[in-house]
Amino acid sequence: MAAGLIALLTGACALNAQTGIAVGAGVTVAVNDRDGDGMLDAGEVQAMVERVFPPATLTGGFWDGMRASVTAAYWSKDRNRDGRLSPVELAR
Ligand SMILES: [Ca+2]
Ligand SMILES: [Ca+2]
Repeated sequence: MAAGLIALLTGACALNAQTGIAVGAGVTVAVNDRDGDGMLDAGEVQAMVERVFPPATLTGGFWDGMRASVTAAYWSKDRNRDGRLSPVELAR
């Protein structure tokens, strides 16, 4: 069940891909790119995950695991392993 939810969350871009992959991923980056470099770094990804699963209200090991799993799912998209997620990487 958790794996399905994670796939749903990280697959949001893929759903948008029906009308345009780059647009969906680009929006994800634009909304969460706080320093404006056009990529998501570790802090920005963490902030994005914590907005969906707020640690202040969703406490306990289950939610800790959920946050870790979603974060890991995003970083699995970091193809060039530079520690940043570009719109192109997110669109894959
Ligand atoms: Ca950034
Ligand atoms: Ca990257």
